[in-house]
Amino acid sequence: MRVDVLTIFPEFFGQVFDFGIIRRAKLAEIVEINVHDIREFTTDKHRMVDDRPFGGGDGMVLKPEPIFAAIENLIGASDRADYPAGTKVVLLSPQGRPLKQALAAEFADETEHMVIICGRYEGVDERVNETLVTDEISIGDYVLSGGEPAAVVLVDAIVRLLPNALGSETSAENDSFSDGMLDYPHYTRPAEFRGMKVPETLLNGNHAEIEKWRRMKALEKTRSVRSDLLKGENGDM
Ligand code: 9D3
Repeated sequence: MRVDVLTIFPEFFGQVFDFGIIRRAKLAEIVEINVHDIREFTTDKHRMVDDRPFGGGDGMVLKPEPIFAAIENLIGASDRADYPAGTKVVLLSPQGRPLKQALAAEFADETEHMVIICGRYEGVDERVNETLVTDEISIGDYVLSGGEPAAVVLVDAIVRLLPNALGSETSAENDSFSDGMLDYPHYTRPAEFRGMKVPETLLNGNHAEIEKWRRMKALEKTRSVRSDLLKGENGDM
């Protein structure tokens, strides 16, 4: 998969894609990630990326011209009807459809080239949305100051699902009963730490008993903090 991130703050992404699974996936050429400064696609003397909103109001709106130029340059088309198959242009904004595991899996499955446009607080000219964007996505119901942190979240959620991105150690983690539920509690040595004991069940080597205990704990935790997951309202966690 190739990912191109469009942002007015390219420095934000410094080393954020250089760790863990994403770093490994880049080295294995499972994914290529490029960050582009929208300003590089301006053609005017002042390299203007934003302007005042028509109709008035506070703040500035990202201008359409540099974003259209960037998409044209990166994809070779400036109308979503003309994109090659497997091409997605994602606008990250609070108005988007909420990101869920099922959507990340769909992107990992079907996308060869993803361009991510990072919105800002004040907004993006709506003609970008109407003409270029295939998917407008939010990462949740809280206010960010821009799409940049959301881009990191989206890329991370997708890349770890690409074929062979997870090492053999971690791939079994997508297992069995934990699907659609929060995880059970984990412990390691020492068996007693500052008077706090590891649950006896985990120490006695009875694997059927341990699995039963883990199921119960996962269910308890899910019921207490995320009962929506048990109603199947959250897309394949
Ligand atoms: C005044 C109304 N606000 C929209 C609910 C304005 C506004 C807030 C924050 C406009 C843009 C932003 C910047 N946020 C993002 O670009 C963003 C975001 C987010 O704020 N929350 C969750 N997901 C995302 S993805 C991009």
